[in-house]
Amino acid sequence: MEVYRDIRVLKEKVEKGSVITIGNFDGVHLGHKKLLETLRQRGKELGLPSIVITFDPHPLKVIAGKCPPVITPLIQKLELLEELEVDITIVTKFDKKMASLSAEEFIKIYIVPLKARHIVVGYDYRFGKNRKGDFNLLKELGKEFDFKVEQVSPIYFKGEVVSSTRIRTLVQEGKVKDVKPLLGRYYQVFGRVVEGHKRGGKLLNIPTANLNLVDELVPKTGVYAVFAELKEKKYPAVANVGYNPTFGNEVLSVEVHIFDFNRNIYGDNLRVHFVDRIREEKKFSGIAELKTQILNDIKRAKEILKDLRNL
Ligand code: RBF
Ligand code: MG
Repeated sequence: MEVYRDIRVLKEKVEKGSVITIGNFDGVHLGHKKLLETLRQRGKELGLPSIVITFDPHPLKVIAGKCPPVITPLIQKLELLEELEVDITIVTKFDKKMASLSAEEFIKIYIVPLKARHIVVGYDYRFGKNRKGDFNLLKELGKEFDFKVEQVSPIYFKGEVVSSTRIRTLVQEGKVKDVKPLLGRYYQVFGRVVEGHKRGGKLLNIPTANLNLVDELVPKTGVYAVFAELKEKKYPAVANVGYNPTFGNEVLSVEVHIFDFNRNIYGDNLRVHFVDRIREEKKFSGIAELKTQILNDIKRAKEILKDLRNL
């Protein structure tokens, strides 16, 4: 997959036309996957490159000043789009100027120069100033600029639409197990291993890797069975998301204890795949009590993870 920040460099690649979708695709969940699979198919049928136009930062950050925590940071979103065999992704800077474009202007500036022949959009797609642009307007513009428009219906799971909002809520409630069927993978966060309080090794004899996260969306505080991924290898592990109330810390930390592992991984990048939540984080009356509990957590996590070979 090729990634561009600017549509102007794309001239030769779209000489014969292109198939396009536009959206945030936060989470790249099953609904998005269905849409992107449709895009890939149409590209193949028409012999044209498939193009995803996405935005950075999130449009709501610019329009409303804030937006919900992102499920998939840009770097992960690009990885997932690549896995889905998108040919080209254009990461468009979303700024005030962009936000002020009418739906028609947006199409004229971004879609027409890419010689779109087919546009695929989600069931609830809106675009342009005040969200005036929708499927019907796209179809009208398609007559003028010679592209077809296709709308992809949502995916349902247990009677409800699979959406980024639903996924965010579940993660924030700690229901990571319920998120997997919506994402088609475990919810994951990514970060660099940094120095923590250095209590884990010395005080408890349970070394943990402290993460400096890239992600904004962190599961509810608590203890989780996870897979820790380091240089493309996955290790069963247990994670604590929280404030370590036993020690009265004030900042949220994400710590991972990898089983039977004693390498120094400071500075390495670690990806955490959340499998299931084990319990709430608690304030213990002493180190011995905390340690007994953590040893139990480790046992429980090992049980949860032992039959899960494939992610
Ligand atoms: N700290 C707490 O104050 N309360 C907890 O319930 C708690 N649970 C933990 C569970 C696991 C599996 C791990 C690895 C750590 C936990 N911690 C908890 C964090 C512990 O205080 C921390 O690892 C040390 O302070 C070292 O930073
Ligand atoms: Mg994430």
